[in-house]
Amino acid sequence: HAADNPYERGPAPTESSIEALRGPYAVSDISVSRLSATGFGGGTIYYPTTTADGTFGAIAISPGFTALESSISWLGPRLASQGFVVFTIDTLTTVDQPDSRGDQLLAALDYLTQRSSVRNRVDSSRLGVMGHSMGGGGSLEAAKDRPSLQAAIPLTPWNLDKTWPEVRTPTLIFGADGDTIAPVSSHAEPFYGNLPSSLDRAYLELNNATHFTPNSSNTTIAKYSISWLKRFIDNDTRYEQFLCPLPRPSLTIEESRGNCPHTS
Ligand code: 9J3
Ligand code: ZN
Repeated sequence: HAADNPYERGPAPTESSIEALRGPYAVSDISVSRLSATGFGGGTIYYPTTTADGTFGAIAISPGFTALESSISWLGPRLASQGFVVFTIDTLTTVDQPDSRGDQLLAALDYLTQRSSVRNRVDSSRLGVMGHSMGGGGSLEAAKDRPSLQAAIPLTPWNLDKTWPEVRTPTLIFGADGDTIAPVSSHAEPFYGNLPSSLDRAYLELNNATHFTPNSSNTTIAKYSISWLKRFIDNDTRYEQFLCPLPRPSLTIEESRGNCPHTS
C-alpha cells in the first residue's frame, strides 16, 4: 500500500485491469517537434492528466528499422493510462542502427526529465526503455550505457551484439515464434541467455506471432509490459503475481523463461 511504497500508483491490479485497453488514468498528450528535439527525432509524450497523484515513472519507446513513431504509438496511451509518462519517439533517421537508437532513447529521457513541459510530473530516478526490433536492440544498448535505468523491454529485438553481461537493468524480452526478420534463435533468445544470470530477467515468446506483432495493439505484450514496468519502475510488488510464477504456455505464449521470485 502507498504508505509502504511511495512509488505505488493506482488501484490494486487484477487480470482484467492489466488486459484492459485503458488503465485508470485519463491521459493527455503533447507533440514534441523534430526541430525542438536534441539527439532524437521528436515524438509524442503521453502522461496521466492528474496532478493529484504526485510524480510518475517514465519510459521512452523507439520504433524499428525504417519505421516511424506511429508503429509503436499504441503503447503510449495503453501504458500511460496505467500511471506512467510515456515518450514514443521518432529516430533521427529511419535507418539508424541499434547503438544509435539506444543513445536516442536516453536523449529522449533527458529531454523528458529536463526540458519537457511535463518534467515536473516525472520522477527522474524511475526511468525505463522499450523498443521494437532495432529499437529493442537499442533498449538493450541504452540499459548497457545507463545502468540506473529501472526497466527495459525489447520487443522482437534485433542486434548484431548478442552478449549483454554489462546490463544491470531488469529486462523483459519478447520474442515471436514466427519472426523471420529477427529470428528468436539468433536474437531474442541469445540476448536473454546472455544477460547476467543474477539479473531479474524474463523471456516471453509470443505464439502465432511475427516480427511485426508488436506494431499493433496486443494484450499479451501490454499486460506483461505493464506488470514489468510496475514491478521494477514503481517497485510495486502488487504486480509480481502476474510475473511469477512465469506465465504458462497458452494460445498467446509459446514459451516463457525467467528467474522467479525476483531479487530486486
Ligand atoms: O528494426 C528492425 O526491424 C530490424 C530488422 C531488420 O530489418 O534488420 C535488417 C538489417
Ligand atoms: Zn555485448
